[in-house]
Amino acid sequence: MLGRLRGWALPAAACQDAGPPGRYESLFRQLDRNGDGVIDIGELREGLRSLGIPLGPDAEEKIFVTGDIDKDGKLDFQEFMQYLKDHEKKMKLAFKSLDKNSDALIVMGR
Ligand SMILES: [Ca+2]
Ligand SMILES: [Ca+2]
Repeated sequence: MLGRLRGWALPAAACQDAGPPGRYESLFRQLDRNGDGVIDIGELREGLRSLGIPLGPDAEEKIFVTGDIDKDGKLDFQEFMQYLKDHEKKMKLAFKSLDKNSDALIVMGR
């Protein structure tokens, strides 16, 4: 009985290390198409298009200019999250208007 309890407790503890998957993280993963942990401008462009969010080249570049804090040409998760936090209101409006025709966008709005 004790052995069985211990068996249940271990995987739960292992899960806590990874943290709960947030909505930013799931969006980040969707955009990071090659899974290297950073988003480059090509991935952002393709990713947004495949999610049905046509921000346009100007807005995509602006996300990079504003969000790429260490100027390495890529957005890591910290930069991406910071950008979304700072611009959440504006982003929410954009996502909200598109929400009705794409289920994937629910991660942003709620
Ligand atoms: Ca990538
Ligand atoms: Ca960067």
